[in-house]
Amino acid sequence: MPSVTRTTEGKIAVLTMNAPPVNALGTDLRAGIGEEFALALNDPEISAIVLTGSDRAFSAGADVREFGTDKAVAEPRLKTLESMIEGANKPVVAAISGVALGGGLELALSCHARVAAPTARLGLPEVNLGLLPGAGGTVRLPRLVGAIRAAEIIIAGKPLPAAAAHEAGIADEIAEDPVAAAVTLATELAIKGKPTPVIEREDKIADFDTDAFEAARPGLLKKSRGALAPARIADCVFAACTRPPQEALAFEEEAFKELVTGSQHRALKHVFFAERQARKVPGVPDPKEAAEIASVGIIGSGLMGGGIAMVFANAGIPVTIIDVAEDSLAKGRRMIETNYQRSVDRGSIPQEKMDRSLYLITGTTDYEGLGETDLVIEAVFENMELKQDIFGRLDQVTRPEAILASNTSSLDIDQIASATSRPEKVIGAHFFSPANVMKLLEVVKGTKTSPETIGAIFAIAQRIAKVPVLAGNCDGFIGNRMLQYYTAEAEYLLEEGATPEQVDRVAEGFGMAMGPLAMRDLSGMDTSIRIREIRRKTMPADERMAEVVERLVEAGRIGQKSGKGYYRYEGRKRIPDPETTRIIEELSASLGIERREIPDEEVRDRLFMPLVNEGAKELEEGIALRAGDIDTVWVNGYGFPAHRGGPMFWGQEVGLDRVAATAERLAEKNGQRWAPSQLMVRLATEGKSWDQA
Ligand code: 3H9
Repeated sequence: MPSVTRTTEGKIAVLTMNAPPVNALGTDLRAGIGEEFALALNDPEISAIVLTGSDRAFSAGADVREFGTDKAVAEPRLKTLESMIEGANKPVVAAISGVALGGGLELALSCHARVAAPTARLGLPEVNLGLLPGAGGTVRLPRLVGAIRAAEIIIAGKPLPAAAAHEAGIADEIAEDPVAAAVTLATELAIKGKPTPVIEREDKIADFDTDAFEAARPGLLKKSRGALAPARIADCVFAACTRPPQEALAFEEEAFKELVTGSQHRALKHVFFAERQARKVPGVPDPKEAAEIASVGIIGSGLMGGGIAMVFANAGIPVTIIDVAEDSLAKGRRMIETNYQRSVDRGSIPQEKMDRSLYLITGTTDYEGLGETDLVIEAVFENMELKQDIFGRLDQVTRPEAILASNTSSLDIDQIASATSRPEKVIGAHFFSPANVMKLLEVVKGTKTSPETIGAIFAIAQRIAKVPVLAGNCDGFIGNRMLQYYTAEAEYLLEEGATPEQVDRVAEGFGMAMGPLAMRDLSGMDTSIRIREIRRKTMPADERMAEVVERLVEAGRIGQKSGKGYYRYEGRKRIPDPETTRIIEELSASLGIERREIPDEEVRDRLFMPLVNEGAKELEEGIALRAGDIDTVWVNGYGFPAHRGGPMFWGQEVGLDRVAATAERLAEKNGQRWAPSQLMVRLATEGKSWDQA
């Protein structure tokens, strides 16, 4: 089938892009658009043109796979097509169903009008790939919505639903049948004449205020966390409002070239494709063939259980929550209501959505209430006996086909499954807190978990908009197993001479959402003391656990909830505290450690390289299937900066030989558990990447 097909409705040519699955604008599709437009423009029987795509996508933008190859710049380039459309002597109307993203929306912005289906989503998400709109998006969007709003939309990189795009002035009309409505509009425009092309419109930027824009800039860049694209987007929007359009387009093109050849784009492109690859598990049935999950039970109405219930209800799936007592259920329900109410107050969901979701969530203390559910997720606290007891009961009350999942973050799935008569239907479904916000779902496969059970969880993950990653069954699975090394090293650094401010500054400067010590303060240190005691007893003989946490807790510094931990707190504001320094210095002295200035680079390497090393061991053991899966876990569940590609990608960028050398040094200091992974050493010696393992 040709990449663009043409039909005619009276004197209107309807050109349909046809490059499944999402009409990415690769060379073939661009060539097809160029050819069909030329024919339609030269055809005297045609008075106007409608450009459309499939139900799923008008277009998802430039073909990301082409970046860095000659194909990306082969004519006709996107900008060539846009000039042709914008300068056409016949009106062109875009009819948008599904998504119009990036270059796809840029193409639509060069049309003379845009009609969108009510379910369409329009946006310029290039920032998520470390890029900016490079085909006129930063120049045209401000001309429709104003400078600051345009910068906000492009920097957020979040597509707008059709109604919001219409309200903002990006879509001219909303119609159930956008092609039919676009044909009608194109017919009218053919008679009335074309509206002024977007690029020539001045009204929204005529009163552009340089000072106001500069004053807004820090707010616009607040969430950048070291990403380069947002600041360049702001520069381009500024140029769009202060320079003639052709100059602004050239400025944008240069900025795009700079980003598309940079390391952040390489990292983010890796993250994009790794997330998609993580969904594909060899030997597991296609999600489309998986048994449908129409109702869900949740055991436990605490923070986690409540969050998970919201996730399913948001996707329109009825949820039954079980807890031991009516008052626990009532408390859980209040928490869910408060969460929804906050979203309504913030304007992120409409009241009807809250009402609909709450209607789908019911609670009971009676396990018999789970008789008809297809999936039950246990979300009680981490205690094997309790979990086994629950799974035994679930085995009795649920249908034999029902899947039984545990939200455990570290316990043995096989041991949990052994309490049932259906271990093939038992699986780990590890959500991250807050479950209704965090995108990651670690799916843990027990020895007997069947491929069909895994497939069903991967299928439901897509429906509830989570990013699933398959993990093997071991202590801490993929993410928490690695995390131990990161937090342990943060503490060793303190004993040796670093301050909490330095450790967190380096981690946050690296791009972590929050430094490891501030994170500890947030979660509270009192709860971890008991677990640390157990770990201390079971630790290998050549290891010593740092003692900073114990000393702080002894001094009543358990974290934010007590107003002090590593830091002192005024509200949520953390303030360095000399008392912490004194406690740490005393500890170093008691251990006979001579404190020294530790360079920031050493802090960075010692925090992040052990993650790479442990990730490599997980690959060796088959706990993770691919390095990209580990990156997906860390970017979506642990606040690892996406623009660094995840720990494994980053490790490869800095050099696996360097990571191995750091692991060698840390093993001497901390114990053999820290020794370099053999797989990593082999790859480093052979100069190979993870993909060539
Ligand atoms: C850009 O436009 C630059 C311009 O400003 C300037 C140029 C000069 N390219 O996600 P899915 C693949 S930058 C290539 O599973 P969904 C994807 O890999 C671009 N491939 O489905 C997958 O392949 P596979 C700006 C792409 O329904 C398949 O399509 N645009 C592209 O969950 C299905 O995708 C963006 O950043 C692409 N652009 O979500 C949009 N897009 O089957 C990026 C998708 O082999 N895309 N594929 O695994 C998305 O956000 C989502 O894919 C989308 C569909 C919402 C479209």
